Amino acid sequence: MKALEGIKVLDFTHVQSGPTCTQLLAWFGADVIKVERPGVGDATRKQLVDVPGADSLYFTMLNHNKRSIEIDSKNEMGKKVLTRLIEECDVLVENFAPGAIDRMGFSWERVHKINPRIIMASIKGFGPGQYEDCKVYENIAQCAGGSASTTGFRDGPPVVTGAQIGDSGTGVHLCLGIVTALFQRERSGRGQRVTVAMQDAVLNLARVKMRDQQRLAAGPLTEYSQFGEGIPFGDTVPRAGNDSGGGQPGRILKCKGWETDPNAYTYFICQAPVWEKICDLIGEPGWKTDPGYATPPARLDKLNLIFERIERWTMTKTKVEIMDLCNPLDIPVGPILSMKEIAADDGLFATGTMVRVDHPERGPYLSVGCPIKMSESPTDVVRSPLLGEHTTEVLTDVLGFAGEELQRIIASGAVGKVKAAAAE
Ligand code: CAO
Repeated sequence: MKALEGIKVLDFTHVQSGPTCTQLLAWFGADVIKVERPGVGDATRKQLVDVPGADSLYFTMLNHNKRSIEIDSKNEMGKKVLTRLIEECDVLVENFAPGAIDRMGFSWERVHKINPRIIMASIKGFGPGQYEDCKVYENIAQCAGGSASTTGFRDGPPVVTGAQIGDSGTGVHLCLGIVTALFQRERSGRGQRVTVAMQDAVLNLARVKMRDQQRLAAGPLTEYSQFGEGIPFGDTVPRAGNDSGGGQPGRILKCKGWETDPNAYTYFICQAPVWEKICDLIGEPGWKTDPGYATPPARLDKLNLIFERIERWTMTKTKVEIMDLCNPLDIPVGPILSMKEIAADDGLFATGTMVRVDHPERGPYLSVGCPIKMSESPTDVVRSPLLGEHTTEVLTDVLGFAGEELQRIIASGAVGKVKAAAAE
């Protein structure tokens, strides 16, 4: 028994943000029925193609454990099938451009009327207001949510991060909203509308930078390296390079092999309680008692010098050796791991965080499994569906269409090219 077993999700999502959310729901055990445009499907099926003719990794890695049904939502018969799905499902999730679902005839008011118990969840780029009609993609959300302005180095342009906090980050937020709404429905018996704007989700993840924006009013941000460098602060939170986001100074430092390996680096945190151990480790025992170095405030204006000295030590070791030396001393360090290294990490496969999946069109591939581990609801990763793979199954088993009615639906073209034999 899985946590969400028995919950049916009408998955009207596409690209990355929405599919991230519904993939989590599927991993928690919900029956996720992905509705796709006949003959076309989710645009990502054919984006960044690496195996000609096969669904792309972009699609397969975001749509595990789902069923696929083709429905033309602009066709009258298609609308009828969708209406039946809304009657049957517990959750509807969509991330179309603003207004698109209303134009299809499935506004919240209408959906709620068809099924008062349904939870209708949407992702849009912006919340209500000036920009509510904009189409939004990952990097736009990172920029509008305050992440880009606070990422990168002070003397360089704003930078977007590799982690997809705008798309996948918003999808995770929406998933939490849906599960919480399901929990509330247990008591109220009523569905509700759940919305998350990508700008809001990114801002939520960049919360500590809004903290710093307000702290600026009380004076310079002393933990930023810019303070130690004597560079005055302006009136907005600056980019802080690889400075740590908390109160403990940290940097990315070169390790042995950095000249040829772009990822021969380690993160190193000068945590106050282990300062003396750091001094011994790098060969500066005098800094333990030197009043200019012994306390965190005394070190603030010397952080560049201190990290340069630590780097002279880290450059003599590999990032793994540094991990092995520092961990027993409780000195927080972290190797900069490449995707290649992560893909070869047996430990991550053992926990299911990385998985090998087989696919009929593309053969075996690697994917990231469910990062949320539940003792009573383990995740089995199942390959993504082919376009329309479950059209007949959903029409008959979930919606109960049969006989002439089923044939009329198929003949209308509203559900793609379903093989007549399969429908019998
Ligand atoms: N049958 C018939 N028509 C369908 C259909 C189906 N099964 N599924 C979608 N369509 C139609 C929509 O109704 C819409 O038509 P109209 O504009 O004529 O009403 C059309 O397809 C295009 O939908 P769209 O505008 O959502 O798609 P797009 O490629 O132009 O925009 C995106 C993509 C992502 C920018 C936009 O959907 C968006 O802003 N979504 C909200 C924010 C978001 O999630 N962004 C993350 C993107 S990456 O995860």
